[in-house]
Amino acid sequence: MSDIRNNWTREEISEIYNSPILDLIYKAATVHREHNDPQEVQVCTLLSVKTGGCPEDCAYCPQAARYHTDVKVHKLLPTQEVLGKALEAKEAGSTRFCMGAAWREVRDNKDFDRVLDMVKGVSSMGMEVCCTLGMLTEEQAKKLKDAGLYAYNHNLDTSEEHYDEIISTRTYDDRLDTLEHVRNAEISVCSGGIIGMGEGHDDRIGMLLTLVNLPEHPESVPVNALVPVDGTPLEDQPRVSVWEMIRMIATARIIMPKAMVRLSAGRVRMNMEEQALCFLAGANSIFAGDKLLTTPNPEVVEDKEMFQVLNLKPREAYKGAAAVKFEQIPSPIGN
Ligand code: SAM
Ligand code: DTB
Ligand code: SF4
Repeated sequence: MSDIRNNWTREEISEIYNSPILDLIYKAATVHREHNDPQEVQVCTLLSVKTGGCPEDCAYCPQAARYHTDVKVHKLLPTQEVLGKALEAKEAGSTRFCMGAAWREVRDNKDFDRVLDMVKGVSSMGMEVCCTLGMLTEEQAKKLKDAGLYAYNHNLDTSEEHYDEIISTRTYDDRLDTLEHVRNAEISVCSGGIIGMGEGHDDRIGMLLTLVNLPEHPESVPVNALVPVDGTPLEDQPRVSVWEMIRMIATARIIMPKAMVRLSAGRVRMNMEEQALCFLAGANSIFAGDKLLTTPNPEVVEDKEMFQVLNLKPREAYKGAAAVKFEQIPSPIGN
């Protein structure tokens, strides 16, 4: 049985990452089977609750105010509308609902109070509630926890070395501080990154090294392929090959055996066979629903078919020790 370790060296990760692709997949599939049910895949739904107009300069992001993209700016959605979408997501088979806001950071204002209400509402539906709202303090994290927040997504995005090429308006340490605040509030940590932003293999390895050597591994690690959006500085980045996604997923699986490794943005450009290789290599979570935050994602019916063909079953929602039985949740996916 492979150990859970927080003292990985760059050389060790590099050796895994650079191993021949079929050996890498085999090793990752083996580790995955030692620690997880390989048929189980977590189904999460994203909703952008506040869209666009963001003051940050993340080079990949269509929601940054300074780039001219087709994203329509929208203030914080009404709570009832968000709860309606959460219910739709639950009925479509999702057990985690993640609300995203195009904010630099959480502010202690009325909008945050409304997000806390949204968290309470979604949590009471028996779904795992996740938010991604930018930077936050430990006090704000605790308020979210008290409202019923299960997980918080805050990505490292890339390596510390490549970071300055991508974002100048906040630092890598700011990101690590936010992750610490989330951890201290006993909220499940969701943190990963994006490939295809012009980074080198060493940057991908460096990002994994930072994630794996956090005091505790993140419970979820999203691996996104860049969605190049017209108007952003990264609009012309070439598409990453599926083998690079697999390499990243497999390495994450081997070094973080128990984490949920999420095959995140980029699925819309992958066929079922390519996604199957990602699941074989240890991916065990996806975003479902025809939209990510602002860009397209595969249709629910396509995913339902994929779950049937690949014999995948949606993972149950957990709330601490109290498991919510998936059978209680009507689901068109995989059932
Ligand atoms: N504003 C908050 C923040 O930056 O933390 C939350 C929302 S932000 C859109 C969440 C994450 O989405 C980013 O950290 C990034 O990893 C991912 N993301 C944004 N645009 C993307 C794109 N075009 N392709 C792939 N991933 C993207
Ligand atoms: C993550 O790692 N990927 C999601 C979620 N966390 C918030 C976001 C992907 C966004 C892709 C571009 C868009 O749809 O705007
Ligand atoms: Fe703003 Fe988040 Fe987009 Fe960066 S990733 S521009 S912080 S919405």
